[in-house]
Amino acid sequence: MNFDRPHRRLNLLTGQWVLVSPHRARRPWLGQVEKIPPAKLPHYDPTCYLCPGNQRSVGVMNPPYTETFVFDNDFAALLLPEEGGEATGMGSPLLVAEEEAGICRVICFSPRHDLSLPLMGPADVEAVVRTWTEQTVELGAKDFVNYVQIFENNGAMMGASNPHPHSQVWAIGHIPNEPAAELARQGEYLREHGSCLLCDYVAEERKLGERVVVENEHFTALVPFWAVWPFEILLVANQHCGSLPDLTAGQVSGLADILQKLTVRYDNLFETPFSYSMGFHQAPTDGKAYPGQHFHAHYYPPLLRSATVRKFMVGFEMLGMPQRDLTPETAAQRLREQSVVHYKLRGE
Ligand code: H2U
Ligand code: ZN
Repeated sequence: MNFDRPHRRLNLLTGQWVLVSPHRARRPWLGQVEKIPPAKLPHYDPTCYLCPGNQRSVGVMNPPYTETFVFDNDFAALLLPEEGGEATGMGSPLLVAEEEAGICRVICFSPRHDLSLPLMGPADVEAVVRTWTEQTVELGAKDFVNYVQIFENNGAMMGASNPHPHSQVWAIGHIPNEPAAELARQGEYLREHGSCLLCDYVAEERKLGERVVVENEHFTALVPFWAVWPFEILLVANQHCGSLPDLTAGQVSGLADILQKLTVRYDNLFETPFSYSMGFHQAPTDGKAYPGQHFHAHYYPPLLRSATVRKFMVGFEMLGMPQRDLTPETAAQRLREQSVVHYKLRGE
């Protein structure tokens, strides 16, 4: 198989194919150029709705918090189940709808307006991991919650509404599309092979090494063989576990360590805060067993060539299938080559 020619690769987690066109990586770009985020943010911003002691847009005051801070999203996409609510059909098999209940929260990483994950100390990153875990336990225990989705929109390019480092948690009644597809594929693989898909995959990638960006005893961050976004990352637990609450103290430290090492490389790549959407895929909290589910995170960053040129998912990608030019192997190599010291901290 000649990987220099157009070919397609299978995403084992979703069953979707991606088209890879390596010969196309050098085409010229005369399209949209992104804005570069400000080089320096203040420790505290009096106009920020996430900074401690400030007023949020709905008038609620934030407490003078000193570690992580969690609050119910003032503009939640999901609401608590309706008391005595009845499911009524649409009267047509062609118009299908179901009620959806849930809880949405915002999780601030720290009181510091300027301290993103790659710039935080290891103990502070661990505190963020513990907060995500507590939220998973607390929200997952509610009878109307069957899935806890933790995610982070980082950077204006990915729709983050505020540079103050934060993530979100949406606890929801139905398992969302992405984890549902992955759970089905992981379950099928376990039934067919008698082993876990991501246990086998991460072992194979660690043996080959060419798509691995950073690893420690507990986790591996790699550009998956089927990556769609230019510098997409799959962050996988080296040993089998289903969800954040299953992690040992060692794995929690390992996760904090790799989150930081990965995001330092991301920021160093174009010497800019690297925009992405990321999130964890965990086992559903519906009380059923999911032995095939393997704890992991996805990072989907849009930047392609520089701090200002991003990839667009349009045209053939909307109508046909995703396509990429840069190979996952080249992307992994470029990330691996980055300094372990954040560009903003060089010379300190
Ligand atoms: P994003 O930056 O990822 O959009 O997350 C910010 C969230 O914060 C967003 O979902 C909420 C928005 O609804 N928010 C509040 O809950 N209160 C506010 O005062 C502003 C924003
Ligand atoms: Zn702030």
